[in-house]
Amino acid sequence: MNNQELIENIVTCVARGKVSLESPFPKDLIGQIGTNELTKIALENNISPDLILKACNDGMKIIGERFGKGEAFVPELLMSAKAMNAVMIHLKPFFKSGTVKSKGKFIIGTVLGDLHDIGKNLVSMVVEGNGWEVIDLGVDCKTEKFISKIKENPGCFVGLSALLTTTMANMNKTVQEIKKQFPEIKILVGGAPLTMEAAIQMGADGYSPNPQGAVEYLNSWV
Ligand code: B1M
Repeated sequence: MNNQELIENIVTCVARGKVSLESPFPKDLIGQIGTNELTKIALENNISPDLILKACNDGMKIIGERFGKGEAFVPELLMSAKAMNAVMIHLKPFFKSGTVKSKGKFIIGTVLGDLHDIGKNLVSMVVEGNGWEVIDLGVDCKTEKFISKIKENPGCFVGLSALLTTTMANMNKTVQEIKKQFPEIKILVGGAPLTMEAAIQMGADGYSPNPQGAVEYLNSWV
């Protein structure tokens, strides 16, 4: 398999939810390698982690579009998420060098009602790899969870992620409550349905469409 084929196969395996050689799903790909093995080979072939990550995003886009059209369902989305997570296990060391001194603390979580965590995890990894101490609160985070962590970590920065248009309303509430109690705390928001305009409207301090923008925002305060 040449490098182009490897990348194309990663896109397909993420889109189809093919995790590894052993995985019994999808049926027509039984006996074939999945994202786990493909990523290992891709890294051995010196394909850059950024390119592999882009392949994952392309795969996720395909399954997302199929889901949007009613051609795929939640179990398939879950398998794609699993396939992407198998890639992330191999890419993690590249995002976490661990050699840089901490620039500050960044508390991140997916807002209440929202279970999507792949994007948030990516942001966490990239931010951590850029020298920040990351406190990851997970998914479906109530406002109180953020508030109590902010109290424990004065001077921290906060990041909120949302993937559903419906949970943007919860993000709004969380931003407003944090700002009410801690006006000095800087809040960065992100996630597919967000825009700079929406971020400003809810009173957040920053918006980024991707992990690199999150790093740039945080570094601008150092
Ligand atoms: Co869901 N889902 N999902 N889903 N899912 C979407 C988001 C959807 C767009 C699919 C579609 O209809 N086309 C749609 C939302 C529609 C909308 O509201 N506009 C949708 C829906 C409807 C749902 C359910 C309601 C389905 C149902 O049950 N009927 C349900 C909701 C559950 C809930 O949260 N309460 C649901 C469930 C799920 C799964 C659990 C099955 C699974 C998530 C698994 C997991 O995360 N562990 C899932 C998945 C996988 C998706 C899609 C296919 C992929 C999301 C993803 O991981 N993308 C998604 C369609 C799509 O996005 N194409 C879809 C890859 C990831 C790297 O990108 O998360 O955007 P993303 O993160 C990016 C940026 O947004 C940014 O950086 C990341 C890297 O570039 N970013 C930040 C993210 N957070 C940031 C924070 C920052 C800065 C940048 O600063 C703090």
